[in-house]
Amino acid sequence: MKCYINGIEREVKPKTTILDLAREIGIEIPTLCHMKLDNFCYENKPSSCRLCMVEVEGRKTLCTACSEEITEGMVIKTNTPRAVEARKTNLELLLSNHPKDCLVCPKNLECELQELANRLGIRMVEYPGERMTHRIDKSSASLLRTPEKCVMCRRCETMCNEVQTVGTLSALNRGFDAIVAPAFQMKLNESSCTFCGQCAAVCPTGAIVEVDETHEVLKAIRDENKHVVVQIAPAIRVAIGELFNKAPGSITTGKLVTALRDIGFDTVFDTDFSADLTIMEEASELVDRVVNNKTMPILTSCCPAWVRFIETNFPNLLDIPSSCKSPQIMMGAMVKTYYAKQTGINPANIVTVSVMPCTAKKAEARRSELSNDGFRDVDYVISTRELGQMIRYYGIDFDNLEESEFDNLMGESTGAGTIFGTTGGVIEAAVRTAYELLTGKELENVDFKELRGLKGIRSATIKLGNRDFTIGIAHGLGNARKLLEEVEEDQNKYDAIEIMACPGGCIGGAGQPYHHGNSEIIKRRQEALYEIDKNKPIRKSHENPMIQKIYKDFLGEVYGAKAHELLHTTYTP
Ligand code: HC0
Ligand code: SF4
Repeated sequence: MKCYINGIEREVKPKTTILDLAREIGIEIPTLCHMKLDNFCYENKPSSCRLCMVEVEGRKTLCTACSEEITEGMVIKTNTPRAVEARKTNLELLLSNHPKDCLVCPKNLECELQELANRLGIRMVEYPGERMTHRIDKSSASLLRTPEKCVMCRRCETMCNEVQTVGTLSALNRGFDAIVAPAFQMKLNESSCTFCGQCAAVCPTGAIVEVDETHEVLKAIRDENKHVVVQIAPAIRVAIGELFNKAPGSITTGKLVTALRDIGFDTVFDTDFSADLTIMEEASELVDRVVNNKTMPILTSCCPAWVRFIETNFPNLLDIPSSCKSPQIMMGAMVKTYYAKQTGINPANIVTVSVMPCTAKKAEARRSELSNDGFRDVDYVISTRELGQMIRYYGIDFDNLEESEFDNLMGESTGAGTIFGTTGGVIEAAVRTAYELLTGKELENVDFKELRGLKGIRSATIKLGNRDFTIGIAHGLGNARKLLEEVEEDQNKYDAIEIMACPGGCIGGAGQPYHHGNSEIIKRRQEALYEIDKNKPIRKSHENPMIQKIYKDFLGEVYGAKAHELLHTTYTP
């Protein structure tokens, strides 16, 4: 059908909204509540912010571009003085009920409300009056809720309920007191929240953000009695560049290592190494379950939001996740035992820090069972964004850093460890090792392309020797729920399942640079991880010489007693 927008004639398909068309042809219309997650086919358009007002010829009232579908011959004007004034008034009303602590807000300079206020030229907020007040929720180790900063865009609610199907957040109260919060304003750590943080990833303001641990980390670095060991997750190296004006998917591993040393960390290890270690244990567990007819399917257990989701929602299935601790926790455990022994440093003086793309990893580190001899495996977790902040704090010129290598002992990794950071990667890495363990033959082609991609739920049957092995993969907890419901119906349908809570896996984690639902960014980060894998001289975890050495010198038998003591865990309904 034909329409006219700012004098331009266009043909559009039925159901196209004014906002869809404007974005397609590059006409800017501000909005705060609208959110399109193209990778999940979800759209949030409650039309609550009323910032996308436009004029349609022949109508007395303005309409909201995000919800108004175009009709035949419609004449739209997006920038009339009346429309622009209405947007400004609506924004001023929003700001009149919003704290003005932008300078110290965790979202400072990344806040969409702040950016719009600047774009619409607001220099003074009229309509002074009462401001809503709500208690700040500091209960969780992962996420900080400041409800006064909620603008009722309801993006988080859509994320939590529709996409993740976790059902923690919903709109409470009416009118002036309306906020999005857990039912009965329950504290997050008492609710069903999985701490995946996808609510924070889409919140336009500072109403939900990750808990900042940079100050504790800096304090430990300054403490001369502390030996601070940092590890970096696979997904960081392909995303942190975005904070320093590099294109999504830029690979910055060597610069990252240098930056961490410049900040003052004593030792820099690679979570890719402990991902290889995870595969040693997980592939052996898989083989044990297959050979000895134990519980199938096996589920990957490295995503803590996913672990909390199954504990809360499917307590009847808790015998199927692998008992392996996640790579971040395995690394922490090895640092406080193996590394402490090798270096002669008292583990009481070692502080382990992880840089993770994830908010749930902060809560994972505090799970009481993830410790040994009274020492927490991991002490502090900072996100990709928090590390970016620390790099800026020290005035480090990230782009011009020299590249350097990880420290010895636990710094060498294979391509299999690297692809953990993307959906499908953990199970592909496991298959590369399980194939050789089960068949005793060398795997020549390590690329299992049938396990790759960004489709929300995928499955593939691959041959492990003369056995057909059916693998299920899901990313996003809504997709995980669907896959688990299939398992509840037929436990023989899959042999192995990989689940990651975030869109795309950890590359789309809530601690990563904001990607605003743009799947192109996720795709670039994913391609970069496969690129690193392709260029690694060793691509199977069990061929990592440092891993072989660690079993020989310290852990003993793979999947043996000491490995169980340090590298495995249990789950609680
Ligand atoms: Fe991930 Fe991990 S891959 S969960 O996604 O398994 O956070 O990147 O570090 O632990 O390795 C996150 C990313 C990790 C862990 C690894 C796994
Ligand atoms: Fe964290 Fe990765 Fe799980 Fe997301 S997918 S919650 S980033 S571990």
